[in-house]
Amino acid sequence: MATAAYQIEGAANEDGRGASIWDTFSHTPGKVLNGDTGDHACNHYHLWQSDLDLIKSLGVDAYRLSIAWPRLFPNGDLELNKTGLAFYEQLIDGCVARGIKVHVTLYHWDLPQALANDGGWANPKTASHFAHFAATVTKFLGDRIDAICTFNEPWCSSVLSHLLGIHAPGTKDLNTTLAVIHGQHRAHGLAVQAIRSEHPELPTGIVLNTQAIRPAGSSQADKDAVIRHHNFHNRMFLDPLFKGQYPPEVMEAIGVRMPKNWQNDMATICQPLDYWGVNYYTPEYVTNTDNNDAAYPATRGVLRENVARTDIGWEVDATALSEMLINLYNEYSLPPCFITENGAAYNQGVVDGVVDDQARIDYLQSHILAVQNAMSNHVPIRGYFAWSLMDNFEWAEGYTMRFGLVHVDYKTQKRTLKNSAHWYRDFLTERDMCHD
Ligand code: GCO
Repeated sequence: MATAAYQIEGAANEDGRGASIWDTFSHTPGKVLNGDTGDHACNHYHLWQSDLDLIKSLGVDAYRLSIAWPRLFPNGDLELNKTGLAFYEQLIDGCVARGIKVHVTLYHWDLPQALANDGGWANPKTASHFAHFAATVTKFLGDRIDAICTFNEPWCSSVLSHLLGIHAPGTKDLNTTLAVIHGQHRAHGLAVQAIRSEHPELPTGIVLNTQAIRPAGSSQADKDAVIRHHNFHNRMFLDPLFKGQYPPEVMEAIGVRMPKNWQNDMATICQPLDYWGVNYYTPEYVTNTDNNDAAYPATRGVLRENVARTDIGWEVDATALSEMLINLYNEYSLPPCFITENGAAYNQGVVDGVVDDQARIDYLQSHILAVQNAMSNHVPIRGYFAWSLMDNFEWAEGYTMRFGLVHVDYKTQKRTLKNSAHWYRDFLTERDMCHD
């Protein structure tokens, strides 16, 4: 099971937590559907004990959570808020006491606003502060957790948020985006070094949402679009992390727009990793943009007709997951991976105490099969986390999209197991019996 701090915790102004860019963004009219914010979310900050009991009751043996940087460092500087740290000490001890393994994410998009005011990820100072945050988490919590990752989906916290303007901080500028991509990669490298100097044995990685890209049609132009799309949206992340260089095709096209002296950081960025995480939801069909002046990669996604979609509009196709993993392991020498997120938005409510979300059961079942298929094709997958434990704040979609296996009534904070949660528990129980 997986969650992220801003999406579930609430208690945005409690115990010395500072503001993050998502507080600012969600409180800016027009940015999030219905003006929803994470101020209260699932109130997990106060309900964490019963939420952990819920995880345990489902038979889940590992929980992926994120630590809110602005709870530990409200101003984004080096001054630690011990009350914020104490929350995560309790939470993680609570997992350990219940026999649940803990996978920690350091950056699930909640950049302290104070750092954003000073240039955010485009300012190299942010990377050093991030490394300090990573070192602090490892020093105080590293002995109780099972794995740590630096970034969750750096594509989202760079391209989606600085080029497409959909996520915080919501800007649309290619130069800034390239500076942010690079700044985050450098922060990742510095954080891995910081984690290892505190705790060399702690499995350390990064989580990517690599896109499973397919051509919209059968033309050569669409096939070329797939290559350019892959170069920009996947390789700008995979190549520096795993090969220590940016894709030459991208540098040739827009390299002049990279931040100064980026070449000096490539060795820092390319740290050997113990694992990487893959978040997968849907395939991406692409073609050329209609605009001849569009900057590289000049591609756009195409929505196919007459295909199954979840309530957020994402096409359902589990075969793209195994295909993508097999292709990536052919293209790169990658460490073992975890499926760190996979799931579906279906918005059924509670009727007579029951949430009938058969579509989610079908989705999870087919994707778990795709994982098994990839494993039988030699992809080294070490674990699977369903997204998400419970319905939560779905970023720009606010509370309209429900990804949980557990239903949340936001007025009463009542949790109700959906049929998918019952199914998941039975699936895990049967699997455990097979293993014994
Ligand atoms: C992610 C997001 C999750 C989303 C989920 C559904 O890592 O992709 O962090 O927080 O809620 O992906 O969009």
